[in-house]
Amino acid sequence: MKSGFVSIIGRPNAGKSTLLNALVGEKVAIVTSKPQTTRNRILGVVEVASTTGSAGVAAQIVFVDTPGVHQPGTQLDRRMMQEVHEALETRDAVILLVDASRELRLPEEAAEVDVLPETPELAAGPAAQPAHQARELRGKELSSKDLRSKDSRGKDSHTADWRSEDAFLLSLIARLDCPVLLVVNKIDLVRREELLPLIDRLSKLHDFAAVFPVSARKRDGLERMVAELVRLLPKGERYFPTEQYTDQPERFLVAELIRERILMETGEEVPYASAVVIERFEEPAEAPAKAKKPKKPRMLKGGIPAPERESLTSIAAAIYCEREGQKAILIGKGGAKLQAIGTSARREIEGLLGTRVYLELRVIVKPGWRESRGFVEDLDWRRQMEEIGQRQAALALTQDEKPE
Ligand SMILES: Nc1nc2c(ncn2[C@@H]2O[C@H](COP(=O)(O)OP(=O)(O)OP(=O)(O)O)[C@@H](O)[C@H]2O)c(=O)[nH]1
Ligand SMILES: [Mg+2]
Repeated sequence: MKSGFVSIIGRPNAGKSTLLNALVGEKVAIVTSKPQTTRNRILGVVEVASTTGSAGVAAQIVFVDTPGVHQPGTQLDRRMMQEVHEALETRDAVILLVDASRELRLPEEAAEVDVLPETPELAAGPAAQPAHQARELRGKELSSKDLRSKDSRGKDSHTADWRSEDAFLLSLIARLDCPVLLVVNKIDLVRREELLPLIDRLSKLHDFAAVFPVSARKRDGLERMVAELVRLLPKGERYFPTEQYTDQPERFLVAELIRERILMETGEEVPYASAVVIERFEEPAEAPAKAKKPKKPRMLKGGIPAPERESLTSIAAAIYCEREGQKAILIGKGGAKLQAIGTSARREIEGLLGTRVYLELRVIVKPGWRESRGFVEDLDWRRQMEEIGQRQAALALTQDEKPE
């Protein structure tokens, strides 16, 4: 069989997380219409059945969703870009996902590209761009229609920002030594006569292994893309057991589902200044195994998952924001906003866990947390898991040392 890691990279809002969920067939990553929804790299495992008529499995593909490539302004942004960098280090193939409905812009002066890699890691990593490649990018501007540009936080901004960010994205793939697929997403939003010239122009920007127009939302064109990936991947055994579809612990998925509701329910800067930390996660005695494919919950009429054996998961989460004004927005008049966030998040979490859920939310103001390296690193669940592991190992050691 074949196996390998395929990293999905692109600008914010390209549809990377939608693509991951469509491929896995489960909600692994949260999706919203706001840019910079994804903050961590997220793994989704896909078992591809053999097409030769035999019953076997052709491949296991581990897709890696990443945060959208953007100009880092805060410590949080730099951490997000570090996640992109890490996803590009360990991969067998890469998907460059481009939103067909948004024009890709490249700078006339390629020098702007050098402004982006603020972190030493990024400057030294695959992101670093040799001068001759920067020069080659010059003059390759794509502008069939003059779309008004928006910056990564939705406000009008200088076109130069977009141009340098798009060029930076291309510079990230320019130095990769693995196959790169160009996947043009959201084809349901563009007319065919616009799509073909767009694909033609984009194809010339890199020596792509293949090009696929898709609609992640409508799951259109994905099979052909997966078949090509299977062809490109090396022979190898699976990285994850067959029943596992993500490496994220449920606890982290739950925090993400709450954050998704915040992104959807609030506007302005609140979504970007919010972070969710699970403070209590008490599972019922006979809880389904963690990080394994949970049984699909039985559905009641109207699509509400029926609670399994009336078991209850008790969860408390803290929503961090940066200012008192943001806290007031998150809580809303008489607590109405927080209640709306809690109710809709709870429904989603019940669907994920297959139990009833008691969800307690509180809002904490932590001024400037996005600039705090320590806090941003503490948000990383991989790090949290390491710390839990270390604490357990230390505990086991002290217990071993105790006299019988
Ligand atoms: N019409 C259409 N919309 C899509 C498609 N794929 C994604 N979207 C929408 O595009 C928006 C962004 O989707 P995401 O999957 O969150 O995009 P992303 O690239 O993960 O964004 P970040 O995590 O912010 O970097 C959402 O509103 C999606 O519903 C598609 O094929 N067609
Ligand atoms: Mg995303």
